[in-house]
Amino acid sequence: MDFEKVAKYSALHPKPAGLTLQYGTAGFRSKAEHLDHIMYRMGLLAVLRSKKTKSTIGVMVTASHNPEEDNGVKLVDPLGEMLISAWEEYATCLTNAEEQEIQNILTEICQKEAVNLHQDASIFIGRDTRPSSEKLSQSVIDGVSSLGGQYHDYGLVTTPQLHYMVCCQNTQEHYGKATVEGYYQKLSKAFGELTKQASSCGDDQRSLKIDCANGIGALKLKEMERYLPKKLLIHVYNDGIKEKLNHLCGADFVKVYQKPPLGLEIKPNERCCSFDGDADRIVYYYNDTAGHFHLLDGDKIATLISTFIKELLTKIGKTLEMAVVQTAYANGSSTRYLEETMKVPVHCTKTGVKHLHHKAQEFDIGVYFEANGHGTVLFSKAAEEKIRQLAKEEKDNQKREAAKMLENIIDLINQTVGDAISDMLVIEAILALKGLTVQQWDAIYEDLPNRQLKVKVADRRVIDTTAAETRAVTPPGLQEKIDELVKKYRLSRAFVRPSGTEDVVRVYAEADTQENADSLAHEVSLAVYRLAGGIGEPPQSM
Ligand code: G16
Repeated sequence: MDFEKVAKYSALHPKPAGLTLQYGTAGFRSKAEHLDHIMYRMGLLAVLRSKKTKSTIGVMVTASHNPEEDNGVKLVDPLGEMLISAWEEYATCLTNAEEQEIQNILTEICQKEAVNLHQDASIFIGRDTRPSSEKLSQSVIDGVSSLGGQYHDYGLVTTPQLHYMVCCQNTQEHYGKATVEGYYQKLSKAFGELTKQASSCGDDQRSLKIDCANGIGALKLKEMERYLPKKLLIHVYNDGIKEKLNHLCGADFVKVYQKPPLGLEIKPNERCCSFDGDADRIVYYYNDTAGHFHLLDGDKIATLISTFIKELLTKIGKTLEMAVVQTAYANGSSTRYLEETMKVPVHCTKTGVKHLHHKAQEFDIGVYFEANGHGTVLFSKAAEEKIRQLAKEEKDNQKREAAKMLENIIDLINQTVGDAISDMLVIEAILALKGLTVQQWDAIYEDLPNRQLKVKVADRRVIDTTAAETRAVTPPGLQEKIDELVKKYRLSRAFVRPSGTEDVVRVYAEADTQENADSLAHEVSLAVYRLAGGIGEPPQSM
């Protein structure tokens, strides 16, 4: 390692005094002005990870759903998954080190992980549209270069596109071509094949309004449009030309506030969806003729996709084990419907796609979605081979056609990570094939009324949780108080957890009526404020 070069460049990317940050739910997130040194150091770490795995590693500069002023960085492992947890700890340690400690920490990581320093390193870099992203990705490049790594800067890409390209590169392009065009071609082809059998329908059914959160999704959808078959008419809104990223729009806004985004006018019964800031999440919605807003979140998406896959599996007559993975935020009705009506096993993990992804890998087919719209479907290697073989060789026409559909789903879904564009195409294909309107999809089960709130506290680490984040272990008395409050309402449930992407504590509550869900969420927020060191004004009732 050229420590002189590292020392010289580290000094150009100084750490603000007293700042400590942790690799959270999806990497580091903070105000953009705090992140320069972290970007540089993640460039260094990515080189070591690349040498260790003898693979290309991805570095994505984005803060996804956070406000435009924030930024962040996540590292992408060889098959396009999130960085493994042992290396998250190295990332945190390297980030919080004083400048003079960097050399020792790098050496320690190399020793612990037996990194061969003579191995070449290759890094793929991408960034979102935030004004701060370009400069910050330059700092990543400085980090990569100062340890002699090679890099390919893809510039503006969605997070899932970068994950996809890392996976393509490390599978010798077995997964696809490691270019943005390769991504468009692969997905468009699979979408075209999949929807071949859908009966043609009118413009109303083919139209989809998409709120792109004023982010990268708009740019990439416009690029992709010319590859897509004309069966789908997409209309892009909130394309970032006039308004701020994620401001009163985007998947997170729509999900949390349960209302349509600004900048998109909805006619009754029109099918709409929202992406988030880096296009890795999606939620659908519509307004009914009475003007009521209906949200179809990650839970409804998981139900739609798993129902469709289950039907195809029944047709091909092969027993492949399918499960759905959710988090504590999953609506109680969705879990009940999946388990009791569809007879699909459901598993619950901590928040963060990294946790859901790992659980989903345990099954032949693992469908995972967070309620916030972040999710995908994983097919085990064996399941994929079986399906591809049936699609090619099965004599029975009906079975072969069903296997072909599954094969196209495999190619259409981005198995590396949740992907708004890919998920949207899967959903649109299923709706077209089943001839379902958004209202019919919505009617599959009825959500329990729910509410999500945020509470500001001095230090959110005072809250520690267990049981997949459904119970608070600390501070003392908080869980007892929540239990007492929950008992006051029917069909109720509530939990609190510190966010891993924002400086807040998140509160979730559901109950038999919206009024009760709101009231329970408010009461739990007050308990957090009182018992966990709330700052600012106490939470106001809704
Ligand atoms: C990230 C993670 C998601 C997580 C979300 C909120 O999403 O990738 O898995 O659900 O943050 O996490 P938290 O509640 O810990 O703040 P994104 O879209 O912001 O990358």
